[in-house]
Amino acid sequence: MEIKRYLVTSALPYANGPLHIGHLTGAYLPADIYVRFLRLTGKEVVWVCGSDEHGAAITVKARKENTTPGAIIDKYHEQLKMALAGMAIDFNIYHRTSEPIHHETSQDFFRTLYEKGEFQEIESQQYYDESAGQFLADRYIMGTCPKCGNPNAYGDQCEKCGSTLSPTELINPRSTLSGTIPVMKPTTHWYLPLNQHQEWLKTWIETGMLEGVKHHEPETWKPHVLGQCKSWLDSGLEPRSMTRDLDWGVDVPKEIPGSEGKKLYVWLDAPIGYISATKAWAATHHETWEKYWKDPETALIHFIGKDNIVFHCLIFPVILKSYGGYNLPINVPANQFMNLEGDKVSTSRNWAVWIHEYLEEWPGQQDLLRYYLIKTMPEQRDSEFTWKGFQEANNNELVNNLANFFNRVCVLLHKYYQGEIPAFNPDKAFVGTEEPDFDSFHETELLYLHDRIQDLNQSIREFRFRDALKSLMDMSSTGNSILQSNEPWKKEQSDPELIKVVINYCAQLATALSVVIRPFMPFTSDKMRAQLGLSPLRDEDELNQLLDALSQGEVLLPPGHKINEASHLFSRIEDARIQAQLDKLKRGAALSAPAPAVHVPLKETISIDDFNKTDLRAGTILTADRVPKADKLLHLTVDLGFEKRTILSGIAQHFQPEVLPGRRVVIVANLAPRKMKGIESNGMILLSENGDGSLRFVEPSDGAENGSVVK
Ligand code: B3M
Ligand code: ZN
Repeated sequence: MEIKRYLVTSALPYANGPLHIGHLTGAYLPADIYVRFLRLTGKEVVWVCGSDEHGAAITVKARKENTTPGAIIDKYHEQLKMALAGMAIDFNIYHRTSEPIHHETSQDFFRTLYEKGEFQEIESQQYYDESAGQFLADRYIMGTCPKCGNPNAYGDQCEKCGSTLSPTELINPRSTLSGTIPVMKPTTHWYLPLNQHQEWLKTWIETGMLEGVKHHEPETWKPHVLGQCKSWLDSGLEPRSMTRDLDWGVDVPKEIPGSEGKKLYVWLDAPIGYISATKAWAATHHETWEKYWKDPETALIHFIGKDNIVFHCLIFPVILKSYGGYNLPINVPANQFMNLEGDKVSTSRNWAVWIHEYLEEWPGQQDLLRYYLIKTMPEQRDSEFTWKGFQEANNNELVNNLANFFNRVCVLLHKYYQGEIPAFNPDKAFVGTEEPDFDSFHETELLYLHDRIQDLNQSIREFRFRDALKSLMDMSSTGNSILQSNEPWKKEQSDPELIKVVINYCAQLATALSVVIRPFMPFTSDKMRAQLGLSPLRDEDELNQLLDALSQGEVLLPPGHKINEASHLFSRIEDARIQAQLDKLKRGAALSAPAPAVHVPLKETISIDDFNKTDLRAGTILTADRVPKADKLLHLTVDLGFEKRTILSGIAQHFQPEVLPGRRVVIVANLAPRKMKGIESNGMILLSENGDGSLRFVEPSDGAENGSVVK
């Protein structure tokens, strides 16, 4: 299928906090490069984004700040919008999911899928917070991650190891609303039977074939994206609930029986936000939104971070296809994560470089941050931001290479030719580009530029933005070495014809750079063009015009063209400024760190003989039941290998009995028997107690046999 136009999306950031470098380099900067490139090549493209204003991310934050969800989204929507605009992230529209058009569009999706019989209605037992009177899904519930042991995993995801979770998988679950231990209660929801879509999804992802037609080229997808999709598909998709028992979000349409108190799952409405944003854009631009979503000649591309892959590559495509008539993405070039100074970027630990702060502290230096983030973009694997690296990128690359070349060209033009491109002899040989031999200025040297730009373009088309940036800087290095080899400052007097051709060529190179740099560093492009006496680019096919000229051996700046005053594009950053940023980062993190737990004083010293009287054994919980009329006690049976023990333990307010069978424990096995509520307890389970009063089992490591002695 021929591509006529593009609809590009960037993940909708949650309006629950400010924007940081991880967001920027994940979903916004790469899309900005790609879209600016498409616009420069005259392509029809619409790029949409907006704030994601639903889900527990918002309501949990509102509770924390002691305010309403409405106040939270208004505050952060503005902040996000300003920060993105400040970095010249140039969407066609930055919308928001609280807009009526979004609620209508999402409800239309829900209603249509419901009427088409695409949902299954399922009743299940879910965690419920009795004190808050609310079911606990997603971020309303926390506990220990069963995969990595992180004690603060959410009900939908562990942010430490990236696993997707469901609340019932959490160990020691607790409500994030009240901190209490939730109970189980039945509730009914509408599920999307992803399992029924498994087959076509697999074919579509792996071969690009959709209903017998080639839809996309899987070879052009990033290996880590395909890998994640395949691993989901291989472990088998399961029905996924598309509604929640909440009071914040898009209502399940009223006419649907049982809709009372139910909202759409945030991951159902959020991607539909791309469609409502397109509708809102079209309404104010005399356009029809349908052609961007339904015409097969429109290419849909989602820019996201890796934690959103399953939603964009599997779940949203199922929603679109179940509705019918919509395009599916031809690529989802997700990025991995960017770390910061050796640790994960974290909003809660305040370990981040915040964009609104950067804009204040480094005014006019947006392109420097853009440059460093593109250079270290986590395209295939996680990457790392360091302030030292930021400084080096500026001093060694932007100042010494790019700004130096550009400034030398402008200064030399003023010094020798009164700021005017000199007439020159194109047959005059000079030490030119790295091409093997110099044939002629027009055919070899201009063509060299053409070919380098084509390489760069190819990298952008393939979402290899780091490579593209490298090509750009290589072109600038070439310019510097041409100046270095021909030494105008020495030879202008002795061989003026040589220096005319050299400076002329470098001026062409500088002009080409002012165009191809635009997707990466738009402010610098404008500055370069102003100094060269050229108008700013208008995104109307200028890149193709440039390539045409070069391929025909035409100069970009003709003799006689006058340039403007020269000034420096970038300036050096001293160590002290970098140290100040590092200090600030550490100070900020220390301030937001939780207060240390209360120190419990030690008991008096005992002898080894005292300790040896205690017989500790490893075991496994077999059964766990509540004890009637005892709200603290659980009745456990523990397998000690050589026997099964009955133990009563006062942990009922800390653990749900359902999740205990199979847990490994250490018990005091020679404790005198004790009768409680008519049951004899024979031993005691070892637990550690945290500062907040929460309990953790003391667990024998893997391989410790039941009944083995702990000493
Ligand atoms: N609001 C952002 C996140 O997961 C989430 C993206 C929605 S994209 C439709 O960080
Ligand atoms: Zn984990």
